[in-house]
Amino acid sequence: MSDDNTLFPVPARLLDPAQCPEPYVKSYEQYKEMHRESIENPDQFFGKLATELLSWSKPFHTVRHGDFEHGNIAWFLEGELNASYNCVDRHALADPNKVAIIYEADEPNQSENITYGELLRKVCQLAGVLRAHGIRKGDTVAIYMPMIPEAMVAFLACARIGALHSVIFAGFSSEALRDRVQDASCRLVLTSDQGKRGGKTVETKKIVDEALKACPSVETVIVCQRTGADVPMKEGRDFWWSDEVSKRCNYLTPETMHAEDPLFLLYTSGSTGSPKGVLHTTAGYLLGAAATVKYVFDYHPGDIFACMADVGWITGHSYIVYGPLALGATTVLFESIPTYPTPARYWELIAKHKVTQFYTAPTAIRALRRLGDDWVKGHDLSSLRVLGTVGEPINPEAWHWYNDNVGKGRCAIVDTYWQTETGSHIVTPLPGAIATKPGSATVPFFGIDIAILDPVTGKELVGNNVTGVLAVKKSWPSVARSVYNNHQRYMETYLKPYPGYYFTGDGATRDKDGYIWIRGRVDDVINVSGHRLSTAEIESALIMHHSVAETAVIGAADDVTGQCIHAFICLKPGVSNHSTDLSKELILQVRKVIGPFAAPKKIYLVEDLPKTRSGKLMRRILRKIIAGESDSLGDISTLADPSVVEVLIAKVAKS
Ligand code: 6R9
Repeated sequence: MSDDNTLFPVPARLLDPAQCPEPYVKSYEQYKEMHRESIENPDQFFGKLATELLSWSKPFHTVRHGDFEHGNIAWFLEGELNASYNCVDRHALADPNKVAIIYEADEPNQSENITYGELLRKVCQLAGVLRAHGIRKGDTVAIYMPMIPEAMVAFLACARIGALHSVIFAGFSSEALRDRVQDASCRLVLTSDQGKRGGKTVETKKIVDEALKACPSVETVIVCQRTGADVPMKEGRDFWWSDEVSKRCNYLTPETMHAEDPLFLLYTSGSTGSPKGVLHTTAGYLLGAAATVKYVFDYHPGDIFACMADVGWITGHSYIVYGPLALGATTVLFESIPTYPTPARYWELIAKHKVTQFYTAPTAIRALRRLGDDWVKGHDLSSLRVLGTVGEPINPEAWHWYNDNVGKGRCAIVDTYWQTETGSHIVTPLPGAIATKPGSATVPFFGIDIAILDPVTGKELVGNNVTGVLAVKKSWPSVARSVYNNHQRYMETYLKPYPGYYFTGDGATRDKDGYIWIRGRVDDVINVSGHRLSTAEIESALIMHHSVAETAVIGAADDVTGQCIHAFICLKPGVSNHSTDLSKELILQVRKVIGPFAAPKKIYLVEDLPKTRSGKLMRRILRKIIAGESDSLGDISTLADPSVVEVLIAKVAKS
């Protein structure tokens, strides 16, 4: 195994009360003890946490019910609460002038603060609009909006009246939007005239109009004005947001919701089939989001929390909207991209707003690393305490770059492993307690009883130094309860593959110290001559080469070895891609870092890789191209740039 086992201790600064607020968990022993308690005594542990972090209009008596065998998970059964009350009212009542949202607009000079008092009025008004248009508890509302404060208001207005929101990332095509609106039979769509991103204009309303040609369930569209562009409005269906809210009261009583009433659905793609509407319920989800903001980001009152994800993904749901607001935090909503107007944008944002927790994806870190260290220099990043990553394994090169250049060695790095379905982090370090290893998501969060299973027999692999598939033995509050309108698919995808367990779909190793290393989706595991390799491991080796900016490694069928490795490589700017010596060097690099058996059989030097808009590599597409199945690539509309595919097909054909 080529994992770097060097332990990076908790930076001393975080444990020095003169420099930082006292972390909630201060030592590995304390983490161990709390984790043990959360597993052995979940009723007590989560009962206490749910009372401490959430406000209930009616208390619960039963903490936990159901199991993974029956797929009938329920938490805090008799309890009643409203998510919008928890995220807005209680903080607005305590301190209406506290800033809830820092909106960092696409153009840096246009940022704006929204207080909890203002947020409450906006949420109530929009909730009134939804009601006036006939939306009731249990209805589904689609949100297709750019990263503007009204998008967050939209989430909370739905939650206030008990309507389920289905947020569709505003980069999705009209067809993808149509499929999702149809699947959930949404009655109303919240959208905007246009969007702004990286200086470019996005035709949001046009895309909605196109999608709605085939969505008979939609009766109403409420259009927020982001740019003020002259967009067509359909009589009787489309209404301006500003006109509508101006008619509504500034206060609307929140609907009483049961703990297990659905809060939202969010579509996510699996390896096969149409996207699934993952369903989350009110109390458990909210508790998971709030508890991880508290413990994983070590959130303290006064902190400025900045998650760079889009609200269209689960990371935005949990760590821009629900988690921070549930704790009454100030949360940053970033409309732009890391390179607009320059690659210093993130660092300017941190310095400008004195951000304390910063959360982004390895793909962004790699992209910025590729552009050089100079962009980070000269910005005051001293407010930072915790730097998070999410979405994919972080290769040690990127981890070190983040730690050295952004964190200056004085911040905690939290590599948070979780999924749309888990609702909140499930394997992650805690800033004041867990020494980190670059590339390892480290240890299970509270309530997560992790298991590594033999993929074939399903038997649990106990002890350390084991590799298998990652599963969870017992339910935790924020695990998804169902797939919208398709509970059978929920059972089949997550609970039936290994009966009694929640199956993550990821491979993982527990190393000699009990640390968890995520190996990528199990469909990305490559087996070469019986050696099990993770694509991430090989990619990590390749990216250590000074010429390499980004890589994607896949397994291809091989007559002799079962599978062999093909590596797609994007070079850093200015590196010539015509050299055959470079391919040799790269193969040597992998041989050196992992071993001869891991050496790629083929290297393709390419300009770009197929990625989703959230930055995930679509290895499935590369596998198909290599397998000569370019005519059955499936849906490529979710790619950030679908034209990449043609270029790759030509490249592979020529080689
Ligand atoms: C939150 C989110 C989930 C999949 C997951 C895994 C990968 C996420 C990771 C990670 C390694 C991490 N993943 N975080 N892999 N280390 N820290 O990304 O949700 O979009 O549903 O993706 O992403 O493969 O199964 P989602």
